[in-house]
Amino acid sequence: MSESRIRIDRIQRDIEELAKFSCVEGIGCTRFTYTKEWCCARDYIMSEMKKSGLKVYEDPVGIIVGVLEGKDSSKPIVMTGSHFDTVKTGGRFDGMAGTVAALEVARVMKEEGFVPDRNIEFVALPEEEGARFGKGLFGSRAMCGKISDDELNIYKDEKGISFAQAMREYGLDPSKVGEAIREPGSIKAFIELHIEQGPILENEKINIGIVESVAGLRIFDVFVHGRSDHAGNTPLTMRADSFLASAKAVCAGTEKALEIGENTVLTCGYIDVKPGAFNIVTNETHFQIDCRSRSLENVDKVLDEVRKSLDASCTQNLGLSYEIKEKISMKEVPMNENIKKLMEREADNAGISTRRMLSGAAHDAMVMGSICDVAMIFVPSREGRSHVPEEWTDYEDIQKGTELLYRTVKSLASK
Ligand code: HGY
Ligand code: MN
Ligand code: MN
Repeated sequence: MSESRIRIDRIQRDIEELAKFSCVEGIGCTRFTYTKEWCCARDYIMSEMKKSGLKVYEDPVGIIVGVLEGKDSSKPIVMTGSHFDTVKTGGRFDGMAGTVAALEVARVMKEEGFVPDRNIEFVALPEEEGARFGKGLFGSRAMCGKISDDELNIYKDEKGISFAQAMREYGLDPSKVGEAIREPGSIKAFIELHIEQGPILENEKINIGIVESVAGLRIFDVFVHGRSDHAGNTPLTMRADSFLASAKAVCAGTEKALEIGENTVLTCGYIDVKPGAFNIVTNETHFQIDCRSRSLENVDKVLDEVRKSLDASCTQNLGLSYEIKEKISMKEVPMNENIKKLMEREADNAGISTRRMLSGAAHDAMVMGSICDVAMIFVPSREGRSHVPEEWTDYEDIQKGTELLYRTVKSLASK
């Protein structure tokens, strides 16, 4: 890469400072929205934004916004940033890389005295992961007016605190969520830098991923009801074993996903069995299915297999029944072609190698795509790992991604 004005030392300091508030060596980072760890990170981000000379405020749902005013603030803005909540025991780069990259772009623009044609907003978003309350992409959904009326009371954390109650305890008014909605047409483009969370860039020794599209996904809660029995004396043919039916369904769905290919994946990351004793056949099993693919049609084929398997188990044993409840459903979202091309030109000029790629992970950019042009920059993940304490991205790679982010945002905001 040609000489870069992006400072690695500041990027590293930001990541390390943010990690101090919520990351424990070997255990990972846990920063849930509106918690004290989250407040520490919020304060750091706001103070860094203020130090760099941005106009800073917190919106009605806790989105941190730093504004670099342009010549004509009536024009649709350019926005960049990412989320700063984490999954439970996750890594220090997921979300933070894009939040910090945006911060560094703001600093450099201010240092250069750059005045854009239109306002640029640098944002840090809450509850993208859904790790605390169970329904993610919250900050971007709030800006796009996609928060359903009842969700703030329905979704609760593991202590039973609802989203609404947590907002009130944090100092926000849940009835004002609607005020976070951005006027249609008020945003020209949203650009998000994010870690790849997969192995491709590292394996192919490519600096940057230009995201083609973000995969479609459906996330379900599945409840299987059976009957408890003695583990020793009850013949296998007589059992209504809710866990066994669940396990068969997850395997059937996984086989189908493998058969389809096209980046189709199925994950069962949460399961709860009752009564939960080694010598009692399970009568209740609640599990979650997270299914993603290049297209939702593929996702639906996989989910059909899951249903077929559960139906077959229920037919074989009348003591079994089940319900499936959809939690989240997002269609695949293509990134803006013109911005992808702009990024490729700018990367070329900067001597940064790129390749186009799918994002299997969900991102706020996929929601923002419903109200503006969107594009994403991926930086490599070491060994492709993420959502784990071992998550790592070299600071040199974040610098390259930030250099491209800077050039892209500057170009979009200069006309
Ligand atoms: O689940 C995801 O894809 C993202 O990490 N929230
Ligand atoms: Mn994540
Ligand atoms: Mn993320």
